[in-house]
Amino acid sequence: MKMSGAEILIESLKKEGVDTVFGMPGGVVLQIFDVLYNEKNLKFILTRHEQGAAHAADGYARAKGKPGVALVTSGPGATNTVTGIANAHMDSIPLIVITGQVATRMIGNDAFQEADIVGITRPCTKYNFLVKSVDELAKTIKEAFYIASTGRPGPVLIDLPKDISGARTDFEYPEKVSMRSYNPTYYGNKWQIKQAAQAILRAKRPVIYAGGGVILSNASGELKELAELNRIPVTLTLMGLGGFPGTHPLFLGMLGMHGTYAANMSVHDADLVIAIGSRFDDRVTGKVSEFAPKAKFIHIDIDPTNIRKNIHVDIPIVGDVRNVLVELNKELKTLEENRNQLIRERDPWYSQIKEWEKGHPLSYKKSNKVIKPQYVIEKIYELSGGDAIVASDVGQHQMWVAQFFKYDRPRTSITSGGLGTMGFGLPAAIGAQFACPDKLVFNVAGDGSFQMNVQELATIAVNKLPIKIVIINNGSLGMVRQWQELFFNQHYSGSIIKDMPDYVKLAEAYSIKGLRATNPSEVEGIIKEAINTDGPVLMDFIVDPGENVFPMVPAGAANSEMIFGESAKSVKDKTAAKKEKKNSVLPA
Ligand SMILES: Cc1ncc(C[n+]2csc(CCOP(=O)(O)OP(=O)(O)O)c2C)c(N)n1
Repeated sequence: MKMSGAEILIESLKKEGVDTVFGMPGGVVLQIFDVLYNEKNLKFILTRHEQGAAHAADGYARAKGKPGVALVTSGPGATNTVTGIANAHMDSIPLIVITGQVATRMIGNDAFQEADIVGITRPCTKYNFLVKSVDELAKTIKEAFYIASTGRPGPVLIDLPKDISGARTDFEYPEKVSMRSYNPTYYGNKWQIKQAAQAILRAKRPVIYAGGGVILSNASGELKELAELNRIPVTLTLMGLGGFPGTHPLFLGMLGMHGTYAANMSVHDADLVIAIGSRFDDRVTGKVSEFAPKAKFIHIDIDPTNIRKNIHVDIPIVGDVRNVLVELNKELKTLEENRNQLIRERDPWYSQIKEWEKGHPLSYKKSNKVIKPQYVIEKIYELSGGDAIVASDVGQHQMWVAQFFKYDRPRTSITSGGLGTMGFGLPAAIGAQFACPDKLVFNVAGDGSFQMNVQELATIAVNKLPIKIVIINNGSLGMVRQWQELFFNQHYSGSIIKDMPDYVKLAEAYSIKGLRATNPSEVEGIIKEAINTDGPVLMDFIVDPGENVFPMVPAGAANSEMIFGESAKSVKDKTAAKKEKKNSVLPA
């Protein structure tokens, strides 16, 4: 039977198991929206901005483990998705973005609402397609889903000209994909796995450093087995949170710039770092030359270009993290005989780690006068029983969530790790709530980040999504303010947000319940009220405006040079002194 390109698109999406598409219509995609008009098995969710659609699709993918889909018009609709695409690309999130395009004969003519979105997104997609014939459409969609979700996942864009949506052809959806030039390596090299097993058993001070790859390849069970079987402490990156239980006795906490003292010191002193699905991001390594200076490295990753990109690796293993860990665990079990003896020899290492943990636990100065942001996160964790999805935004609050919400399960921490995109959290929470309708979903935002996609309150209200929005309201772009306080002489240039809207009233304007706490005694009450409310709730927490995130590794420093509240004071004094010295040599 002959079908139009628009019909083929929707049928193909259904064949791929897509149940929800986020986006906004426009001239060149009207034929597609006309097909959606009568569609019963595919939900279209109208977001209020295309950036919101891309982030919502991204949040959906992170929570569900399936590609998220966004559908937008050409020109400004397409360019509005670019941040969302780049965000997904940095965090390796499978995303399909379908953009309308002007008719093929108009491409390159500066037609109304034309943008070269294929050119624009080439550096931030895993792959992108411009569909030039309706006969290639079904195959293109099949390939797009395949590319997005296999190997190292990522965003794929399909640019669909208006005349192709209208053209007709026979529809047959391909069963299989064969792309000669695209062959991810799924299984690790056996010899390298054997070597890794030997190194793991022989190590006296091993540590696992795992990242988002563990979650993407659904390998948290295998990671837990590896850690428990060999009693190896585990630290996670921001992207890895939930990949290993946050309450597990072997868990050291997050590492890197705002990681725990125990995690950073363990990596610093380790003789073996087992890097799993992590990419040695600069927020993790600090000064690269001093990252784990005493260690040998094993690196397991699906993407060969990640290996030795930032750091020398002794035993590289390219493959799907889950497959490799299955084989590695098998191999380690065959080396059973003297494992207990070898593990016992690591006793001094475990005692050292305990000492670090005891000496410098994550902490903050409690107060009964002013709300501490960390206290809000602790209460959310406690009152939700830890059983929630938390979509955080970007800034100090993001780090407090990472530090104080103990994620026990994968796909419950939704955050913009690589790109650090303010405005991600609210639409991502929308996507996560659609992906997991029965889950309690929080969005923790800063007062700055929240305003970047605030229009999505309408999407929440219209769809009656029971998302609990938490604004950590410190009256500033807090993370910027923190850097200015510590390293720029307290010159709060551009970081204080004055004349903020009344967030409670703003929520109410969208028919969303708004609650506010200005005193610590009110915190528990409003979180409970929000959780017990059926629909969406916005909570505005007026917190201590001067609170900072510690520990902190200053930019360019080694992870072993963390600063805490008190030592930060000396950093502050030092920058002030430096400034004075500089000023004194300036001509009058
Ligand atoms: C789109 C975007 N613009 C700018 C930045 C730089 N930036 C990083 S954190 C931050 C401040 C965030 O402020 P807020 O959302 O209020 O959170 P807080 O740090 O106060 O918790 C800024 C401006 C960014 N990450 N993303």
